[in-house]
Amino acid sequence: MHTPLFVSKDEIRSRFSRAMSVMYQQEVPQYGALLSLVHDINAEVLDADPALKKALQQQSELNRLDVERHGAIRVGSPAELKGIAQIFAVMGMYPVGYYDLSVAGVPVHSTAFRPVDDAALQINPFRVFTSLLRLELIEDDSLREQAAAILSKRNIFPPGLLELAAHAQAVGGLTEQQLDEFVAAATEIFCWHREATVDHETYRKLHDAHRLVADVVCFKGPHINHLTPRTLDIDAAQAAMPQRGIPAKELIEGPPRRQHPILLRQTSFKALEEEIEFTGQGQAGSHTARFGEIEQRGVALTQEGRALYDSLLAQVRDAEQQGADTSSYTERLQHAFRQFPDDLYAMYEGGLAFFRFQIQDEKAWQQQLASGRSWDLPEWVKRGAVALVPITYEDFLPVSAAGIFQSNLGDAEQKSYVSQAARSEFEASLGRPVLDEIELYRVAQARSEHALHQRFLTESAT
Ligand code: OOG
Ligand code: NI
Repeated sequence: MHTPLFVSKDEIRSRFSRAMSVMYQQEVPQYGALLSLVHDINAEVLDADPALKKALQQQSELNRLDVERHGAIRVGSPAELKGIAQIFAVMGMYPVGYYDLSVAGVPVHSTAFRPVDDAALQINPFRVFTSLLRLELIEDDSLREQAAAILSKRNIFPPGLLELAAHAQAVGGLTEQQLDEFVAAATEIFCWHREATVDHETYRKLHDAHRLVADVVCFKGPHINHLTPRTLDIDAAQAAMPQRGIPAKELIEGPPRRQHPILLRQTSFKALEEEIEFTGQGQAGSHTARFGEIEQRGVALTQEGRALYDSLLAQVRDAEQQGADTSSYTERLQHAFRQFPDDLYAMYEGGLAFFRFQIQDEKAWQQQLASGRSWDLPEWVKRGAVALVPITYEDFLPVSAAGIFQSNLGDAEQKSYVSQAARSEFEASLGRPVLDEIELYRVAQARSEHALHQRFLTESAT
């Protein structure tokens, strides 16, 4: 029997991620500068901290560091979202989480396509934050209809690509021969088009409704709007950006600097003003959408940990709005987050964060076994036999995403929509439910706990 040899989804994803990075370096040279900055800083951090280097190695985090990045795209219709989902599935990327950005005055809602199992995440955790335009949030009826009509005419998928994705899904994968064609076509969806699909007047009207509306509606496809490498020290990266002539956003979004990082911290450089051509009499104009971003990732939080994070961040933001305090934002952030323990055991014991478990000390482990004590993981951790390994947060933060959006829209662009999460509408547009990120972390922790318990049972029986 003839068995076709399929390329692994991980390999397809890695190839696609690399192709996207190469394309974006050509399109936005500052992104290339950002990559080399992050590369240098990561090397310095690892040189200066051999213990961290060893820990990252043990957690299999070091291998993925150099290839690790996320991107962001914005699509215009349910059909586009479904097609994108089909293509990402071929690469082992599935929709995780629902983000309502109308709270931030941005007329989109989103999910993140990413790998979900431990092995795939270790090889290449490439994620794409994917937003769907919410036309219903455009107030003006005729403008809304015009936008819908423009979108209904475009086809963002290169010929044959959706068919190839459907074929891969039906037979179980892509062959080596199909790989290049697939990766090239998938990358092409997200390239920049200098030529708008509308005239200047239409662009202006859509832009007045919201800059994001113009960005989604007026072009041939959903150009990648940023790519984000992962740094081990975002404060150093933030400080180095202006030194290398990269205009940094003022504040780092997310939690403060800590001994044990939690969730996600992000900063970006401002979007470029790029020349475009409108239809009509070859009118020229400009559009700003594309930028670069850097992120530092920490441990994933449980529901309780996340609630504490959200409340502390809200405290800082409320104080900010009242303007009563003269200390800086960073100081206030540091101060509020003293209520969030910066100690792995305290986070574990308090049920605030997710961990994997490794034998820390073989001797202490053997002693525990010899003592005939029953299985009690927290106790074994406390006694130093078992080490806590933080599970990396693989997702996004809506408040931070809003901050990144805002820094690129400028102050003049503060729109307010009544906050209206519409998760079920989003899932209907996507054609499937999104996965629950907290559940994924919970299962990863439980799996690790189970494996160690099995080992306990085997070894205590002999
Ligand atoms: C997405 C912004 C969200 C992040 O890192 O939080 C994002 C966008 O600008 O389309 O990428
Ligand atoms: Ni981003």
